[in-house]
Amino acid sequence: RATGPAPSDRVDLIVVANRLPFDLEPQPDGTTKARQAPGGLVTALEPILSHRHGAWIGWPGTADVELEATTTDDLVLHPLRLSAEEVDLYYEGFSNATLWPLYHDAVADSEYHREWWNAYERVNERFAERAAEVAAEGATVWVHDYQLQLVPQMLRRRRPDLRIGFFLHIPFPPAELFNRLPWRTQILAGLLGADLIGFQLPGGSRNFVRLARTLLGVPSNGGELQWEGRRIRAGAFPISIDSAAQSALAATPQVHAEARRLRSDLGNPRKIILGVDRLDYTKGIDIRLRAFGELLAEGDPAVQDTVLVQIATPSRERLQSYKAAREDIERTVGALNGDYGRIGRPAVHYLHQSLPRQELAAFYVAADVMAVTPLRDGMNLVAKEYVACRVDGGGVLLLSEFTGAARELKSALLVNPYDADGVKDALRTALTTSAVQARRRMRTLRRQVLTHDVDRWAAAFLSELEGTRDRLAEARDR
Ligand code: GDG
Repeated sequence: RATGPAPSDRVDLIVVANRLPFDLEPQPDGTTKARQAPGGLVTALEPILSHRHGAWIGWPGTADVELEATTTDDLVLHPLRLSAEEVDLYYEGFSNATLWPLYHDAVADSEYHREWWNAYERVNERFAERAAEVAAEGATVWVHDYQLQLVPQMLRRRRPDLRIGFFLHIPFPPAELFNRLPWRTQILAGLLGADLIGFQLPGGSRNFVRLARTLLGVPSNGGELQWEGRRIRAGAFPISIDSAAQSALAATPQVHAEARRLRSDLGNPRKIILGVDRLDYTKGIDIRLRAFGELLAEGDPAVQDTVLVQIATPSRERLQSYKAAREDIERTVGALNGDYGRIGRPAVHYLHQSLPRQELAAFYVAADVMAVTPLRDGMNLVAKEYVACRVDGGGVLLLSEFTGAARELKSALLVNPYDADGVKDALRTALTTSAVQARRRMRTLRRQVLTHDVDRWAAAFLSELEGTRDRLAEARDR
C-alpha cells in the first residue's frame, strides 16, 4: 500500500479494533466467505458508523490473508493482514499471555518476552499507519482495547489533527500489578496519545491516572491530565448491550417454544442453573461447578432435581493456560456426572460450543438461576443479557463482585468468588429464594439494564470525545 485512499475517500469516523466485525472463512475453492460476527460492539457502532459513512479497521481473523477494503451498509471495512507469526507473537503472546492475565488481577501467570513486545509494537504501528491513511482532516478515531494500547500515540505522531479516543474493555490494573510490565512507560505513553481514555469502571480510570502521575510525572486533576501540551480526559464509560433488541428477541414465540423444549429435553428438572462464558480461566466456571458439586455431595435439598447447564464457548485454544483450564473444567464435569448423574440424567450438561444467538436467548429464558462467577471481568455482558431476557420478571442472577457489572447490578445476589462457602450459600439462596423476592430483585435489575444500553454508552463516549474537540477549539481561539 504505497498510496493510500484518495483524500475524497477518507472518512470522518473510524473504529480501530483488533478484529473486524466479521469472520472470514476460507472456502475449499480457494475463495473466502465473510460471515457477520454480531457482537454488542458492532451492533452499537454500526448505525453510528453507517450514518456518518465511517470505517472500521481490523484483522479479519485468519492469518496471512490480504483483502481489499469493502463497503457494507455505508460502512467501509479495512482488513489488516497479520502473518501467522504476528498472530502468535502480538495476539496470542503479548495480548493474551502477557496483558490479559496481568490486567485480570494476575489470576494466571503472565509471560514477558521481548520478541512478543517487539511484535506488539510493530503490529500497533501498522494499525496506526492504516488509520492515518483512512482518516479525513480532523476526523474522529476510536481505538479499542488492550491489543492496541500504543495506537493512540503512534497515530497522533502521524496525524496531530485527529480526535483520538481509546476504550479499554478489560480492567486496568493497580500499580502493584501494572508496574511488573517491563514496557509500562511505553504503554502509558501510548494511551496518552488519546484525547479521551475510557475505562469500564472509575477504579480503572483512577489506576491509570495515578500511574501516569507516578511513572511519567503527568500532572492531573481528577480525570484531567496534561501531557505534551495537550489536555487529556480519563473516565469511566460502563459498556452495555442492545437491551431492547435482546428483550424483544426473548419475547418472541420461537424463543419461548425453544425454552420449553430445552426444559423438556433436560428432563423437566425442578431448577436449571446456567453458565455462559468464553472458556477462560478468568470466568470462574470451575468455581460454580465446585459449589454445585458440594451441595450435591451434601445432599442439600436446594439442589434436588436440579441441573447445571454450562455453555463454554471455545476460546484461545492454542494457549497452554486455556488448555489447562479446559482440562480442569472437563475433569470436574466428568466427576460430577460420575458421582451424581443417572443414565439419561446427567447433573451437569456441558457444551464446548458456540450457539446461535436465538438458542442462547432460549437458555436465558429457561434458566432459573444464572451463575456469573468470574474472578475478574471488565464488565460481563452475559449478566446484562440474562436480565434483558427475563421479560417475565423471573429468574435469579448470581453475580461475582469482581465483575464490572456488579457495580450497576446491585440487586443481584453478589458473591466473592474466592469464598467457596459464600458461593455455595449464595447458590443455595438463589435456588430457594421466593418468587416474590426474585421478582423484586429482577424488577430493579431490569430497570437498570433497559435504561442503560449500548447506544447510550457509545453516545456518551463519542459526545465526550467531541467535547474535547470543542474545548480544544476554544483553547485555540482564545
Ligand atoms: C470482554 C470483556 C466485557 C458467549 N457464548 C456465546 C455467545 N457469547 C457472547 C455473549 C456475550 C459475549 O459473548 C461475551 O461477553 P462478556 O462481556 O461476557 O465477556 P468477554 O468475551 O470476556 O468480553 C468483558 C466485554 O469485553 C465488552 O466490553 O464485558 O468484561 O472481558 O455477548 O452473549 N454468543 C453466541 N453464542 C455463544 O455460544 N451467539
